[in-house]
Amino acid sequence: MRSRRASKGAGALGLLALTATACSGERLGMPEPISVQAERMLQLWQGSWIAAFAVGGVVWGLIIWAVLFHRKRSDDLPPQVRYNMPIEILYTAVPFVIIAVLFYFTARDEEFVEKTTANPAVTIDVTGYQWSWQFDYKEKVAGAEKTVATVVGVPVAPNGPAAGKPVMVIPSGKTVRIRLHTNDVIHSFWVPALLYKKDVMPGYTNEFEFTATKLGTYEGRCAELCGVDHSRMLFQLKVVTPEQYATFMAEAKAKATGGAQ
Ligand SMILES: [Cu+2]
Repeated sequence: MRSRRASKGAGALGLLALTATACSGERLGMPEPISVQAERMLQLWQGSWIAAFAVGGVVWGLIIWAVLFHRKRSDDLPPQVRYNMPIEILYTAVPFVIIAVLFYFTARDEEFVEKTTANPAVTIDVTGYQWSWQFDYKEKVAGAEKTVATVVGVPVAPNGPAAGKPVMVIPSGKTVRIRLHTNDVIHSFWVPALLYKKDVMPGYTNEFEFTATKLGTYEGRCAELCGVDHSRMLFQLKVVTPEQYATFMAEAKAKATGGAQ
């Protein structure tokens, strides 16, 4: 069963498998997706490559055909053809169709990935600063939004221990909204396993939502050069079960109220 699936993937992506690494061959170099939205992004990526190879196959076939069957046989000039209308129209129409197909799937999937809902299960205000991150968990208390828990990071050396990285804990299977803020320069919120990143802009709140599907701890970083310690702007995304998340929130809230008193 497993080998059948593997051979199917290898068949579809034959040539590419030669250049891609063994562990991510089917994903064509992309990390393993951990959210509903990331899976869609991966499909778009794979589909684009399959389409590119289909077009490539036709082009290579035509080149080989021309090389083999229309090579120079004598010094006579072959018949010179100019302004062949059907071919000119084909040259224009075919690229247009290719672009239209790519555009359709890109626009469809972008809309899916960028969609936001009215009532996400979890809302987190992320603040990027030189050079770390702060995560403020928001909840509606008596109609007004309040910060119920905060995680603050300090810059961590890229090769240093993971212990210092701020950890964003979120539940799996729930809609999580991320709102991005900064008061200094442009940063970019990037978790490779989400197959997504978004700029963090001063004076403008960017936001996005995702629904995690795989438990685990995933690395995150700033993806916009933002100063001398940009490379130390690291964090982690920890996807836990909803029960574990409830425990985490209860403890974080207790800590928050304990600190305020
Ligand atoms: Cu940054």
